[in-house]
Amino acid sequence: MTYQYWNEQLETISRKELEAWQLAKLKETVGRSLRTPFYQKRLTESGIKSPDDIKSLEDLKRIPFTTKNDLRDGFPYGFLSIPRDEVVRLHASSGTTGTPTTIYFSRDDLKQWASFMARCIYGTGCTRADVFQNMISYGLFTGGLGFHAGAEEVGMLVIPSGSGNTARQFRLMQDFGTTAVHATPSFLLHVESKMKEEGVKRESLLLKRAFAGAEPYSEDTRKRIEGLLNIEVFNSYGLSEMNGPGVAFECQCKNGLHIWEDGYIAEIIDPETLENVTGDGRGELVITILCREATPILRYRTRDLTGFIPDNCPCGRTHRRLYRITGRSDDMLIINGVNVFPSQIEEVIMAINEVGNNYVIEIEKEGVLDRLTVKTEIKPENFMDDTRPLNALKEKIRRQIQASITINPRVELNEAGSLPVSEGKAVRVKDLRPKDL
Ligand code: DLL
Repeated sequence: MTYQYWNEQLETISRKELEAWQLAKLKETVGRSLRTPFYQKRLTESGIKSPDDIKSLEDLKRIPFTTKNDLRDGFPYGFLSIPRDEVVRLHASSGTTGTPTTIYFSRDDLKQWASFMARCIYGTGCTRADVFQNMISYGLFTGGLGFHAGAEEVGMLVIPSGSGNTARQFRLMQDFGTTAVHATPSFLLHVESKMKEEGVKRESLLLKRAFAGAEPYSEDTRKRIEGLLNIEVFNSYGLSEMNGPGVAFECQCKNGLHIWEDGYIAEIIDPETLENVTGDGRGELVITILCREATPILRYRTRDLTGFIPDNCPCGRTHRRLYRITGRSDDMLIINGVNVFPSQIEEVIMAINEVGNNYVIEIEKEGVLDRLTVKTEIKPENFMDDTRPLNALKEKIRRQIQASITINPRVELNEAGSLPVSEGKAVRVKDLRPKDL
């Protein structure tokens, strides 16, 4: 196979040169961090007062971890390291409570992100001859605009279709001869089942490749999508705090995700002891971003569980590969690609006066999509035979949950005392989706 590189020099850089690059960028990043209110305090407390205190990559370990809660506490501008009028965009994702975590970008940051995305897309074999349909949400979520910019950088014809509306997606694919798509793996499965339902013939489409990510999926699911749609599926990993997509991506070998080490320093830690895991041990991924000036983030605990694949990739890239993400070390749920913390749902329902003390959150597979059901108890004085007020209450709970997490849940009201009470720690989340990771 012949492999194509977007930036051959950087993608095949020697380990030694890469480490020298990382050290220089880390020093720069620490310098910038010291200009943010958050790190000014955090770093000086750890004895790091200037970039010169970082003498080797080993010194990274002197820097404390940053968590999602830190980002939340720093809302809105605690992590900003450039003047406000040099910021040209922000993206945000859900936090464990109502406060979102917000990331700011300078004009250069957007350029760098687009070039990492172009590297990912081009590395799968796409070229400017491709027609790319971006079937994922645009907006505060990074998946839409992130891929959009990268595909334009490659020079592909980009169709910013956004997610949903399969009938329109098929029309666009047929009208413009789409060859590559981006979606969550669950949406790709949904597209396939709708294809059958709507009588769309595979022969009428020119599809060759799909980029799938933003949520965990197994190798079996990849093979299933590839077989059903007769395309190649490439795993794409990223998170809003680290720009979004474009952090790690599969190349044409499809054997793990190259994490772009000229833009990110990756570590694996034991989530219990917080010690670094060496070799090919599994643990939680911790990332320091080197390719963004507006919002530097050092040693960010992603909560994603993975590890480094030990051998070299036949494609010739020297950037290490990550195993497929197998889970998380916190309770964040990913429902149809949307990140949800159980605490966000709790916050909404507990603020509703009629709701009792016990509740259960259930997630199941309905066809190929995820289905969220929130079961609540209601206070005895609000329970009655007349169904009209109860239906109104149900609708109020549904609307408020949707407003908070963007997902439309099914709501079930139960009489006080009827939901199971656990003797120890309450088990409030039942994830009934098949686990085949
Ligand atoms: O999901 C960014 C993204 C967009 C990645 C499009 C890929 C494609 P967040 O909404 O902040 O950002 O969610 C990040 O999603 O910490 C993982 O838990 C999970 N995740 C993302 N990609 C994968 C993947 C975007 N390929 C969180 N496999 C991360 C497993 C993934 N989990």
